[in-house]
Amino acid sequence: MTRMSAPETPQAAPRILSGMQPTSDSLHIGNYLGALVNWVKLQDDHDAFYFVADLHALTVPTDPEVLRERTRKTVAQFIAGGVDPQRSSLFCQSHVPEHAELGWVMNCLTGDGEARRMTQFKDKTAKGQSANVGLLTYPMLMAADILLYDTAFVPVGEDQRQHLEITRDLAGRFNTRFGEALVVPEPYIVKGSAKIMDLQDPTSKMSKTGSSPKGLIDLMQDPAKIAKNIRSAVTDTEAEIRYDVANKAGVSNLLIIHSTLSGQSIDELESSFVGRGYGDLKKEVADVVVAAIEPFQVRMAELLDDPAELDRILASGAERARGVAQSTMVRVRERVGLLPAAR
Ligand code: ATP
Ligand code: LTN
Repeated sequence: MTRMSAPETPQAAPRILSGMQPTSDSLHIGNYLGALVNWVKLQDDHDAFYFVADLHALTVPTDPEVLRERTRKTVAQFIAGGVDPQRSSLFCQSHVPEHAELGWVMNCLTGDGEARRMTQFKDKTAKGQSANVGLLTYPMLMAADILLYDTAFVPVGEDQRQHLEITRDLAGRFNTRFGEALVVPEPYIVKGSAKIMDLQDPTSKMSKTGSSPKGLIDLMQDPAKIAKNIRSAVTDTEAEIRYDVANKAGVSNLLIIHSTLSGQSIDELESSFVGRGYGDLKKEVADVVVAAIEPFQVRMAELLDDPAELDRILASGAERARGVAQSTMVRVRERVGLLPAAR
């Protein structure tokens, strides 16, 4: 990490920050195994900030009541998955208005062509999705999310690498133009973290917004539906249970899901399935997934039963986050030439 200026307090542990958009009622098993499991591990030896990116979710038009519901459900899923609000700062992006404020400063440092070349914007507009300016400036808001907190590491999946690169570019540009004030973060793309594929199209990643209902394993789904989706997962016309992503994407995906949840290695699983059929594999994967998801669903029910407690957790996370964000904005405002507001 390139430390550009002293943060507001001495940090005992390196600071990490990550977020997810509340774009669905339920996270899927890819979000859980590819991201949330790592968040939970990292909170042990990092000063962790985790948030729900509700401002980012406004780039997709959503009914206001649905967005509020999804935001609470997403926070509850972080906690049910193991994020501990006592150890990690857990908050909602829109509760810390400095995100939008620094996002504006980042917009003013970004070239129009530079924003249009970002792959997320190009991909979504190429698919015919109608784009708003929020989608174009999504990466600048994400840069602000990260830079507000003197973040050392940003744990995300491979799909977010380009967003981290532009964040580093913008921090460097700010520091060169205005004098050093922002920490340039390091990506933390967790090696070997599971990338889970769509059950119906195992060459595409499982995605909240891109997958069909049958392609998903949602954490909040009824166990019978989960088992049904796994039973109808697309495989291939051979019969051998072998890990081979290029030729057997569907079977390999099922093996990865099993292995990550059961802790058995792929080699062990291949040996245990010698001479057995795809039906057996699917049944066992369904059992492993349902066993892992059951306690999660019980905890979720408790959390959703007490929305006031969730709101208290969010209020205390936002207070902690604002403390850090406000002190960064004092530095930023001073550097760019904004007059300090009268008290
Ligand atoms: P959307 O469809 O709204 O983009 P998504 O399902 O792709 O949603 P995100 O909210 O973009 O999920 O991602 C949240 C986190 O989960 C990120 O760190 C991302 O890298 C990770 N993630 C998303 N999909 C998968 C997957 N299929 N396998 C592993 N990790 C994933
Ligand atoms: N773009 C991310 C969500 C996100 C994020 C962030 C992740 C918004 N701001 C800051 C890490 C750091 C996604 O879609 N997964």
